[in-house]
Amino acid sequence: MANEINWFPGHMRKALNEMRERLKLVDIVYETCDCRIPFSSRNPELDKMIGDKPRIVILNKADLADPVKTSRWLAHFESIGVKAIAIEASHKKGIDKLYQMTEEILKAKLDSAAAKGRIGRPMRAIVVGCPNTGKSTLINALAGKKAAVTGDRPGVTKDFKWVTTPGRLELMDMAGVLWPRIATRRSSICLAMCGSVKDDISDIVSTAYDSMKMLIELYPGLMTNRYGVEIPDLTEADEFQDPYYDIFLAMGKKRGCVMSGGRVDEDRFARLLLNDFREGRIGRITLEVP
Ligand SMILES: Nc1nc2c(ncn2[C@@H]2O[C@H](COP(=O)(O)OP(=O)(O)OP(=O)(O)O)[C@@H](O)[C@H]2O)c(=O)[nH]1
Ligand SMILES: [Mg+2]
Repeated sequence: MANEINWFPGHMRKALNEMRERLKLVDIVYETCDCRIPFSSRNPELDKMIGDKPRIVILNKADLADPVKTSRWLAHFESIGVKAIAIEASHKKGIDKLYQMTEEILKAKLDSAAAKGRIGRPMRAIVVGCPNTGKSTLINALAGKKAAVTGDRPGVTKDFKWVTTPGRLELMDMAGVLWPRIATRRSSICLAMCGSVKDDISDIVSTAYDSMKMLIELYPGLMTNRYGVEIPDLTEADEFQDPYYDIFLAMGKKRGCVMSGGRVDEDRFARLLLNDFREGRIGRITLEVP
């Protein structure tokens, strides 16, 4: 079911090059990632690009993530000396705290600018991160107005611009970028599940099927609750038969995704399952632990 995917279209390379240039103009980097996949949604190439510029890792969409695992991720970042915060940009939760963190981190720099006569100089931040992680939503939350276009699919922001906020912060929105090599196949599935790659780039039934397997392994109870199908003990499963496929079909049937003649409409159920996950209807789920 693995599909070779062109993860790194030309416009992403362009955005990455642009990001390199824009980074020179800012005091701090806000790196957004999806709180459900803090490992897979972080760009491994960003470290090199950012160098020693201050950075805050922003675990966004915390409302959709498993709160216990979110705490573990925050503790992990603290243990490796990376400043991190969990927020819900679309509910404006954590926004004030982020602003305060930014002021604290930049205090010495701002004080020194003030000593040289540049009193009240703005703090400039760039928001970078993989597609659909809520960069533009975060900018709007900080700006208190709809300054940037948002949307529930990857590739919404195409270029960059400065946005002012009621405080001292000035923000630059960036197009979401992926990177040429995704670490593992599991990571690619996670990114597809969370909507960071366009659905039409891969086979939606494969993505949903792989997602279902991962969800059953991690949250069997939530899956049974949502789809009304008991998950059998799969440890004894015949290696030549795929027991998950039967579960996929049973769930599709339960949810009424059936074509005339009684066959399960796999495509319809695939979309339904992915939407359920993305909207948090299965429950609060995190796919990765530190
Ligand atoms: N549940 C939830 N959804 C969010 C949150 N923040 C953003 N979203 C949604 O995530 C989707 C993507 O948000 P955008 O702000 O457009 O994401 P982006 O990172 O700017 O995306 P690109 O410009 O395509 O890279 C939108 O549907 C938002 O409403 C959040 O905290 N919780
Ligand atoms: Mg955007």
